[in-house]
Amino acid sequence: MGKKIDILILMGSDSDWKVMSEAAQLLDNFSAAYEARVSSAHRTPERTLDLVRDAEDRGCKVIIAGAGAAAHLAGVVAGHTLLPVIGIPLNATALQGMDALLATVQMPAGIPVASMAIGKAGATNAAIFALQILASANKEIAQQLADYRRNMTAKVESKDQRLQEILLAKG
Ligand code: RP5
Repeated sequence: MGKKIDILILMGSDSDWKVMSEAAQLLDNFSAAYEARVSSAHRTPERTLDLVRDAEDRGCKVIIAGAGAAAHLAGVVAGHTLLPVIGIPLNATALQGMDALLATVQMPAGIPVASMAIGKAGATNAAIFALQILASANKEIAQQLADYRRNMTAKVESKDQRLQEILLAKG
């Protein structure tokens, strides 16, 4: 058995990494162990199931799955596990992510996928959402999330402060 992980990040292709790396980068600032893997619901269905089983064996608590085109990865993974699955629709075709969004979000009753926004915002929010799930049983991550939110608030306040200074200077 491999090392313990809290979060498995799956993506349908290595071409998804340019967006999915946003999730990994955010997680690097938190005390959650994750692993990022490429596996496709269509091209490697059995391997995908093996990765989910392996993650479960290693204590994984949340799975993030990003895919483009006819994006079945999150839904297929959700059908194979009781772990919460967060889906990220990716822009990989002429439909600019709308295909993946509908495939990810329109799950039939009984097998939920928590679908995020298309693209980088979705990847970032998937990581935060995964941490929020972990935080209910992990005080350290809860504290880190509170700090993250406080920093965000401070940044907005300083942006407003700068705008007020510009407007004041204009008279
Ligand atoms: C999807 O097809 C992948 O998630 C990716 O977004 C898209 C294109 O994959 P590649 O042809 O770049 O491997 O399954």
